[in-house]
Amino acid sequence: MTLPRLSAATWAQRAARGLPAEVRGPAVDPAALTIGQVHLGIGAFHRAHQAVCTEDAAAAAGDTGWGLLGVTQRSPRVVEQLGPQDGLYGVLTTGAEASSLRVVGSVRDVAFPGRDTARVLDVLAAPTTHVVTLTVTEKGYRRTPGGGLDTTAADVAADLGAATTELTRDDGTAARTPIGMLVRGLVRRHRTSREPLTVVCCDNLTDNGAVLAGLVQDALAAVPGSDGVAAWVAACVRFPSTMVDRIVPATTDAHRAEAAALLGLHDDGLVVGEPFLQWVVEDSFAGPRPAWERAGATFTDDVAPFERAKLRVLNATHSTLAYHGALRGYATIAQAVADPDLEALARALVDEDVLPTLVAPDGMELPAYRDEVLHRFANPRTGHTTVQVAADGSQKLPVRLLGTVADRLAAGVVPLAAARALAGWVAYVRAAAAGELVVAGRTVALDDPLADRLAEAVAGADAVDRLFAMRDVVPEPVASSTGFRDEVASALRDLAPEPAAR
Ligand code: CS2
Repeated sequence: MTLPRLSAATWAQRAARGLPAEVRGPAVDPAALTIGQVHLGIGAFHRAHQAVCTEDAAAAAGDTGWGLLGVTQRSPRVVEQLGPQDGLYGVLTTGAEASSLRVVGSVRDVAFPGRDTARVLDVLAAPTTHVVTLTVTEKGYRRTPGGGLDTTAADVAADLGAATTELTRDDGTAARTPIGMLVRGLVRRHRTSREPLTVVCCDNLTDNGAVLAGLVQDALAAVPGSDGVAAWVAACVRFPSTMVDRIVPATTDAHRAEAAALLGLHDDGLVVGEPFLQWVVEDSFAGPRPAWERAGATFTDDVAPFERAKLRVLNATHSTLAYHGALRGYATIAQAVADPDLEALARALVDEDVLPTLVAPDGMELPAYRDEVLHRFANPRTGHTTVQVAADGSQKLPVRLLGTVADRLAAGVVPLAAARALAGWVAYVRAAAAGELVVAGRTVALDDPLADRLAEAVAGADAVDRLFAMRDVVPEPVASSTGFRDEVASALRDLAPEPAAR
C-alpha cells in the first residue's frame, strides 16, 4: 500500500485521528515560526540534534523567532526530501527496547547553494537572523595541513572572488563551499545591516569555534579591500565552541518501514537517533539566541574539557571499533563492541592512553563516561554501520586519535593501544583500496577525500612509513616518533600479512 506523504496537511489529518503514545508532533506550530537561524550543512545529524533543540527551545521560551533555514552542501537531496513535506520530518529514536517518533517542524526553509545562493546570502545578512550553525564535517572546512584555509583550492578561490564582488554589490554566482557561503554572507551583512551575529560550529573539531573564526579571517585576508569587514567580524561576530553528541546512523529501509508503521505516512526526510543527546555550548553570543539551555544544552565558559573528552573517548573508540570491526566482518558498531577482543581494545585505548591525557570536565566522571559510551555503542537497535563511521579516516583520526598520541609521546610514553587502533585503520585502508574488504557480503570501497594518495601509500610493504610521511594526515611530532611508528607496524603485521613486495 502506498502511504500518503508527510506534509503539513497530512500531518494535521493524522494528528486529528489521534496518535499512538510513541508518536508526537512538533513542539511549536511550524507555521508560526519565522526564520532566525541559518544552518549550513543540513544533513541527518543537524536534523536529529540542533534542529530538535532549537524547536524545544522555541517551545519552552514561547519564542517564535527561531525557525531555521537549512542549507545543503553539495546535493539538492534534502531540498527534495523536505520541500514537498513543508519542512516536516520525523526523528526515529531507537531506544534499547522500543522506538519513538517525533515530527519536527523547526526547519522552515531548505536551500541548495547551486540554485539558491542569493536567497541564502539575503537571509545571512538579514537583521532578523541572529545565529548561524554549521555541520559540514571535518573535510568541509577545507584546511591546509597547517590548519589554515586552503585558499588555493579552485572552489574556495571562486568563493573568495565572489566575496570580493560582494564588498560593493550582490554577486549572483552559486557558492561552492560552506566557508565561502558564510564569508560571502558576512560581507553582505557588513555591507547592509552590520548587526552582530553568532556563528556556532557543531563539528567534531578541537577548539571548533576558534578554528572556524580563524578560517573566516583567513578567507577575508585573501579578499582585497575587506579590512573593514575583518575588523567588524572581530568585534561583532562571535564563534563559540561547542561539543555536540548524538549517534545518528544513516537511515535505512528498515527504519523507514518502522517509522511508516508508527506514523501511517511516508516520510522521505526521516532521520534516526539514539536516545542520548548532549550539547555543550560556550556562553559567548553576540546577540539573541534560542533558549537552548531549556532544551537540555549546557552553557559553560570552557567547552575544551568536554570537547576533548568526547573526541578522545567516544570518537576515537568509535573509529577503532569501526576499522577493527569491519576487518572482522562486522556490519555494525554494536556487533563490533560485542566482540570481547575489540571491547578490550576500546577499553585499553581509553584507560591506558586517553584518560591520562584528560582533565575531567565539570560534573563528569571519566570512567563512568567511558562505560556509558560503550553501552551506547552496544545498543543493537541503533544500526550504525562500521563502514559509515570508517569513512574519511584521514580527516577524523588526526583529531580523534593523534592528539592523544602526541600527548603521550610528550609524557615519554609510547601509547600501545593507540598504535593498535591506528594499525586497524592502515589495514582497513589497505584492504579497501585493494578491493579486498568484504563486510556483510559487500565489497567496501575506500571512502576518503584522500583515497588515491592513501591507496598508493599503503600498497607496498612500507605502508606505515609512507602514511607517516603524509604530513596532512600524521603531523609532527607523531610522524617522527620511530617508537610509535614501529609499534603501529608491528600491530599491523599482527593484523594482516604483508602484501607481496612491489
Ligand atoms: C562518528 C560520529 O561517524 C563518525 O565518525 O564517530 O559521527 C559520532 O557518531 C558522533 O560524533 C556522536 O556524537
